[in-house]
Amino acid sequence: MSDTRKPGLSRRGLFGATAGGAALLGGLGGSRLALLAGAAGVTAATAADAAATGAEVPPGQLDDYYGFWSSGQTGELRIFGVPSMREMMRVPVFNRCSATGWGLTNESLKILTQDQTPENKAFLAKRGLKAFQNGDLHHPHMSFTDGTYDGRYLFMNDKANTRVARIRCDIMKPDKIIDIPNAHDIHGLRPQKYPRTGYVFCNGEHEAPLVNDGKILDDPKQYVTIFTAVDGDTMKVAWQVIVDGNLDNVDADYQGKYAISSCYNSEMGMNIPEMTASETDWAVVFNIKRIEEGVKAGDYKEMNGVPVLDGRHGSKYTRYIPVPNSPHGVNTAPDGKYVVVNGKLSPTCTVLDLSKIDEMFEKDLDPRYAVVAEPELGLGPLHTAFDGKGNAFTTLFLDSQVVKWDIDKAIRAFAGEKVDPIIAKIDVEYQPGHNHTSMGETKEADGKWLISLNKFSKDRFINVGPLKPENDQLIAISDGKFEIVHDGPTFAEPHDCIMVRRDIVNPLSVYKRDDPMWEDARKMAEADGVKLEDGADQPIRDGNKVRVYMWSSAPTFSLEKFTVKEGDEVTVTITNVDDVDDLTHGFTISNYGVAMEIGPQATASVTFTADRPGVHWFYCQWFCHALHMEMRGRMFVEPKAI
Ligand code: CUK
Ligand code: CUA
Repeated sequence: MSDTRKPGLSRRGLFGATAGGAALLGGLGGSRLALLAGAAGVTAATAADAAATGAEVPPGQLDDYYGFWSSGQTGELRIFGVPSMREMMRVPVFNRCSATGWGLTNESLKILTQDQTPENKAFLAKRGLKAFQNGDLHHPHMSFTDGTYDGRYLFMNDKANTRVARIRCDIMKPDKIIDIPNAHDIHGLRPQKYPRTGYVFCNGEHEAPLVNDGKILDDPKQYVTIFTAVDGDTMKVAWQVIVDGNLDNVDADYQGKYAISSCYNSEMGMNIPEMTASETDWAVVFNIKRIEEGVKAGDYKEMNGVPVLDGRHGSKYTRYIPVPNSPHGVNTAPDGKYVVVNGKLSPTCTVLDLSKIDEMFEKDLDPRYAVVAEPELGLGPLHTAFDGKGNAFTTLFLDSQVVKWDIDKAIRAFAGEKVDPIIAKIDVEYQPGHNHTSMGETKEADGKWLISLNKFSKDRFINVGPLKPENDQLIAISDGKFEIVHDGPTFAEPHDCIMVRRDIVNPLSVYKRDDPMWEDARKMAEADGVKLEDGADQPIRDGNKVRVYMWSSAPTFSLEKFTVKEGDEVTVTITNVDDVDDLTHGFTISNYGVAMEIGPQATASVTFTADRPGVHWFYCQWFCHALHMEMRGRMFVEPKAI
C-alpha cells in the first residue's frame, strides 16, 4: 500500500499560517505539538484498495446507503450514493432552481409562501419577490420512529432566512417550508428520535432584541435567543423557549425527554473578543415534559401566535451545563446513554450522561453532575459520530484530523483510572467540519462508513480557480479499519449529511395522479370545465387572465400553438401523461424567463405576464425522445391595439 499523500507542513499548515488560526491557537498553549506527537500512524488507501474495503461500486451496481447531503449557501439538498459517493440528485429547497422551476412554478411558490410571516411577505413584496431566492441549508435529518429512521420525511434548516423545510421522501420534493417567527437565523436542527418525530428542534443562532423594531442596538442585555420546537406532522411552531446566551447545534435523546443545545456565546458578546472572552460556555438542556406542562398551564407569553416560555437561568424548563470554551456540535450516542458536546476552542469533548440529567433535574443538582467524561482529543473538535460499538469519531478542525476514541475509557479516565481513550487519529484533507457514520445518529448505527466533510480541498484536485470545491472523504471503519477510501469534491458547501440504509427509503418512480401538490391546478381546471389529463384546445379567457391547459407525451405537447394578448396574465398548466419511469418533460418559453419540470404523471403550472408581443417558442428542456428537439410549439402574443 503506497502512501499517495504527502502530509508535509506546507500542505497541511493552512490554519497555522493564518491570522485567524494563530489567534485560535494562541489560547491553547502547547497542546497542539503534544497531540500531534501522540497521533497514531496514518495510512492511506489507494484506488486499488477501494474494492478491498467495499467502497467501489461497479458500473450498474447500486449503493447500500442513501446519503442526504446539505449544501449550505447553495440552499438545496443533495442525494448521494454511499459508498460510491456518486451525486445522484439535487433537490432545490430554499434556492431558486433554473432546471426545475422551483421558486417560479405555482406549485413551488405555494409551498414557499404559504407559511410566511406577514413581515417577510411585506418585505419581499417591496422587492417584487414572493419568496427569498437564497438559503443556507446546514442540517438535513430524517424523521424517526422509535429511535431510527422511518423514511417519511427529511427536515432541514435555513440559517440565511430563518426557515425550516420538510421534504417528502416519497417524491423527494419539499412539501412544507415555514418561516420561524421571533427567532433569528435557524442553525442547529434535529428531529425528536423517540417515540417518533414529533418535534423538530430548531436553534435560533443569533441574538436580537425580543421586540426588534429598531429601537435597541447597543444594549445586549435586551437581546435574547430563541429555541423552537416545530411539530413535524403539521409543520406549525409548537412552542418556543427564550434562553440565555446563543444557540449553535442541537441533538435529541433516545428517550423523548430532552433536547440539548450548545452555546458558544454565553457572554452575549457582539464581537469576537467578547464572544470568546469566557473560558466556559454551556450546553443548555430543554426538559420537554416540563415545557409541555408549562404550555398547558399557560406559563408563556404569546408572540406572533406562538407560546414563548422563559427558559433563562432559574427556569424549571432548562439547565445550563458549563462546558469549556465555545462548544459546537452536539451528538447523542446510539446507545442512548451519552451526549457528546464538542469543544471547538477547547481541545476537549464533554460527555453528558442522560440518566444523570434526569437526576440533575429531579434533585436540582449542580448541572456539572451530568458530566461523566471530558477527554482531550486534539485541536478544534467540532462534531462526533459513532459506530454503535462504543467508539466515537471526532473531527479536529485545526489539526485536520479525525480522532477515534473509546467512550467507556474516556469515562473511566475521568473517574481517575489511568487509561487513554484515544485509539487512533487519521489525517483528513483539510479542516473537517461535520462527520457522520452510516445510520450513526440512530439506534441502528452499523459502524461501516464514516464521512468527513472537509471545508478545504486545497491541492487535492486539479485547480479550478480561486473558488475551490470542498472535499468529502469516505473512511472505512468496519472491522477496526480506519482508512480513507474516497475523495469527493462538492460545491458550496455541505455542512452535514446523513447516511440511511437503502431499504428505509422507497421513493416513487412515477407520480400518483392524485398528489396534493397540484391540488390548486386541479381545482382551477375543474372550475374551467377541463380535465388536466385532456388539456383544452383553446386558451380559456377570464378578463385579462388566460389559462392554457396542455398535456405532454414524448415528443409532443398537446398544443402546437396558442394565442394570448399582450398584457394578459397567462397561466400555463401542463400534465405529463407519460407514465414511464424517468420520462420527465420540461417546459421553457424562450426569452420569458419561464422554465419548469413536469415529472411522469405530474402536473405543473406557471403564471406570467405576456408583455412581449410576437412569436415565442416554447420547448421541452428535458431530453426525452429522439424527437426531443422537435418537442416545441409557439406562443403568439398579439400586440395591444395602439
Ligand atoms: S455546522 Cu452549521 S456552521 Cu458545524 Cu452543523 Cu457548519
Ligand atoms: Cu419532452 Cu424533451
